[in-house]
Amino acid sequence: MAKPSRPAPKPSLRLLDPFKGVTSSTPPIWLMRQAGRYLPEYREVRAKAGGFLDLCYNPALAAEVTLQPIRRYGFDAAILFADILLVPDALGQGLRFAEGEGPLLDPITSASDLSRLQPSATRPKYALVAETVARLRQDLPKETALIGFCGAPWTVATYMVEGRGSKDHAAARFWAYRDREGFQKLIDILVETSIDYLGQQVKAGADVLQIFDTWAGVLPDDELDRWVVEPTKRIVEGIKASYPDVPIIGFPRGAGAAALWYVSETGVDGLGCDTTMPPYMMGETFQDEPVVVQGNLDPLLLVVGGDAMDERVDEILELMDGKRFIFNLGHGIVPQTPPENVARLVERVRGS
Ligand code: 1CP
Repeated sequence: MAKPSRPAPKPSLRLLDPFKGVTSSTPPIWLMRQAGRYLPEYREVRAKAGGFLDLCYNPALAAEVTLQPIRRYGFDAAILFADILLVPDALGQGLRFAEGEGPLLDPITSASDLSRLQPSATRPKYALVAETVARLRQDLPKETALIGFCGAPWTVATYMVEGRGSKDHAAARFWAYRDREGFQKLIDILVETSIDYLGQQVKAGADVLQIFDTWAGVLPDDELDRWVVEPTKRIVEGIKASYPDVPIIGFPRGAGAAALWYVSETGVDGLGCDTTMPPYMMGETFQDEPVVVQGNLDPLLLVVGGDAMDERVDEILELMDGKRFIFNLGHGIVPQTPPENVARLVERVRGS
């Protein structure tokens, strides 16, 4: 069978260097949530778009807000502007963003609710996201990589089951304990549709993929294996079957010591490290694994800026000098971040 097509890889992407084993004392840099509310130009486009979902499904505007932080800071990568919850939305669960309340979904709480999800109906919405990717492929500077993404099945499921963001993700954890088979069916639907969704992003021009597992850290080890490691491994295998050379970064936030197990079992090419990962582990323990590490400045230090930020940045740079490393935060930029602190960070990392 012919391999699915994708645009020819760009020759000069610094983000890809560490994946090829090419290292430097000036690592590539991008930041999680680098597009968003801390930028006045984002708030302007967001207001013009209407709702948040209208922005995500408008390829011209979604591409525009993806480009904004690249124009300002010249990051080595852009991340597609979308959201992990577009997947349950495309499956037909019904998603809305109420002002000041975050995401709201009609909860799916048992196996019998799964009939509400329609994997075969996702095409039109996934196609809009792929169109954003295709536009970005045209409009990004040739040295800027494009990162496509999805939420990992576990993290997406926590929102689908709870119907909203929560602190303890108890609804999903209860279902997973009480009805393993039923919950597995939900995870299976998410694995399959995520492979399809990420594959469409690569086909449209994404250079690298990231799988966000923001709530991996609430699970005990055996549950983490079942609901985080196994599904991620299946997604990685599914993508690699068609696109073996597209690097995949996993971000199992809060996994702690289990991150080593996650890396060796899932086959991810990159590990997104959260703020709690000690840099010496990033610089030593993981360098014995065939994996690039990414992280992990505390986003709150980016709000504070100044010497406090510089000191920690220097510490990370020193420990990671010459290692397979991508500079990033340990979690997403927060809305109160002063844009000038981001400029200062990029200068510091680039040594300019
Ligand atoms: O404009 C607005 O007011 C909406 C805020 C917003 C933005 C800018 C949301 C709602 N999503 C996004 C974009 C987004 N989300 C991106 C692309 C932009 C970029 O990174 O530059 C990405 C990669 C995400 C991923 C995402 N969405 C995650 C995983 C990463 C993480 O931060 O942990 C999660 C958990 C979500 C869910 C979500 N979407 C939005 C909110 C407020 C939330 C969190 C809800 C909660 O748990 O309370």
